Amino acid sequence: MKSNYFNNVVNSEYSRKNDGHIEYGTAGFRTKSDILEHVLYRMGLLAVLRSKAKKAAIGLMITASHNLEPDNGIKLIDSAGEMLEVSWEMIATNLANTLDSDLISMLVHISTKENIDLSVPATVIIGRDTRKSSPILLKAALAGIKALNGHVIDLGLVTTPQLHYIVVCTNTDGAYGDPTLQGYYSKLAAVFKSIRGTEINNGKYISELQLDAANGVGAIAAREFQRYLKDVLDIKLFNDGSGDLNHMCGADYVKVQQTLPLNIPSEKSVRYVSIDGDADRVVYFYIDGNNKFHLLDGDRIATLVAAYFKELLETSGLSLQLGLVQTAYANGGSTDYISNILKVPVACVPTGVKHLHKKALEFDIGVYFEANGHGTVIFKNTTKEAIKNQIKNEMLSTTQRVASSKLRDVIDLINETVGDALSDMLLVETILHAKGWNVIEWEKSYNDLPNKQLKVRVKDRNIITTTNAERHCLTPVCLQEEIDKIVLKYSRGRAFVRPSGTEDIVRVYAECESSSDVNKLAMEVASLVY
Ligand code: 16G
Ligand code: ZN
Repeated sequence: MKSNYFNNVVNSEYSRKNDGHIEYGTAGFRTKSDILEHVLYRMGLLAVLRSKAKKAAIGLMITASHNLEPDNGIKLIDSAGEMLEVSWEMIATNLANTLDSDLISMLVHISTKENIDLSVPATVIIGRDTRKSSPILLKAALAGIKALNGHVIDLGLVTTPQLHYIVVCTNTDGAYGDPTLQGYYSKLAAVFKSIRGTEINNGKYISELQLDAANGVGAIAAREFQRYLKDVLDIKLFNDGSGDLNHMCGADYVKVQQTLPLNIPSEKSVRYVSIDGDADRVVYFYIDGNNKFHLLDGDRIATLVAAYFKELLETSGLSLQLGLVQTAYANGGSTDYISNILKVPVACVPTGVKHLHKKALEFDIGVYFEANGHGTVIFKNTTKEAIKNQIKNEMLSTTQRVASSKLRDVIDLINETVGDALSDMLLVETILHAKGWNVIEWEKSYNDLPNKQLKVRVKDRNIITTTNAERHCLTPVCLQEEIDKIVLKYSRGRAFVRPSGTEDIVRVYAECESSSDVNKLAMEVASLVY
């Protein structure tokens, strides 16, 4: 009897204390931390079922990323280190919202419908960020896992990408790397050092950066990298956990406000890096001689990385398909540059890592980045094989061999499971070093169009529905027509509106050629949604 198996799950400590509806959204459940305990408990239960269904370890991360301290959240990481399968998002939502009295029957329903063999052992690997509420929520998740006799590996404080990495290492018996934090640091540090060689600086590149860690869990990881890389890269750490999490700092703040984060000394032409509260997003920035702030966001990182891979592929003589995936938020300047100058195929998909990741899998080498700094590069297994075979090819010239070996090495620097702020940062540093570039040289590749993002509070954001990778509104009827009319008035104008998947708001994005007009364009479009 399946229901016997679930007899222990009713636990009054974790009863559903409010009847508001909660949804497993783009990045899992995310809301005020004080209403999440029962959700964590139930996700502990669900993680055990998912682990049994996949016959592999599952990850459970407690974080609300770039949100402020009072929020928290949870997301499940699937067995191959990727985001939870879409069909299980709905299962998670249903389980989180079910009445306490229906909990057992819901669990029976899930395990029957998904054909889960309950005798299979389950392992859940847990990580959490530095929020004050995380230990309480951890306790709830642990109670859920234990109620179904799941085995727990508690990693303690880790960045989201570290957890993804450890899940994939665990499930591939170490083929992707050693499934420990030490394994993570030593793999990335070793390859970073070996690619860099003995020339620490090169041309205009100086091996020194200032890192804003958003006062989050990334600061802990950054300290480890400071230690591992002390001879080759000087990382000066700010917002190192001693201040308020994500408060006027971190990648999201810097990207949206386009300004320096709190506590960073304003020095001219220095390479600054900001990561977010769980270290899966990264942006670069600098201040020029006129005190002007310059942002090098996910689009810039994507183009830098794609151009680097294109060059290596051409030099190595390998014929592999490179592609880049963006979202509607990608600056038009970057899309023009990728398509017309780099001539790399570019695809646009809806917001959210799962969409980008899935599309990038279609290429032999898929680079994906959201403008907000979340992204990575993924390689097909056949690509890795082709690179290895190319190195063995005795007919190669030395230049071809060097480029092929660089390709092989750089793959090891990348966390393919998900966007990883620190691994991305090491990749950017490697490319800038190879090119002998400072941030100014990097920025010269193309010009961003001036752009503006606004948040609009509405009664029901879900009346807005979109299509064509969120670039066009389907409903309310006529809204798109009105947007088009406004956009037409602006040279190189583009704008779209979409309901947020993480906040109860509608987001407006606008870009156009003139920086003095862009605010007006954004306001005009926003006024259509009020
Ligand atoms: C989440 C997504 C991020 C996306 C953002 C959009 C993941 C891991 N994270 O943070 O990719 O850019 O949501 O938020 O998928 P929005 O829907 O509120 O604009
Ligand atoms: Zn994040």
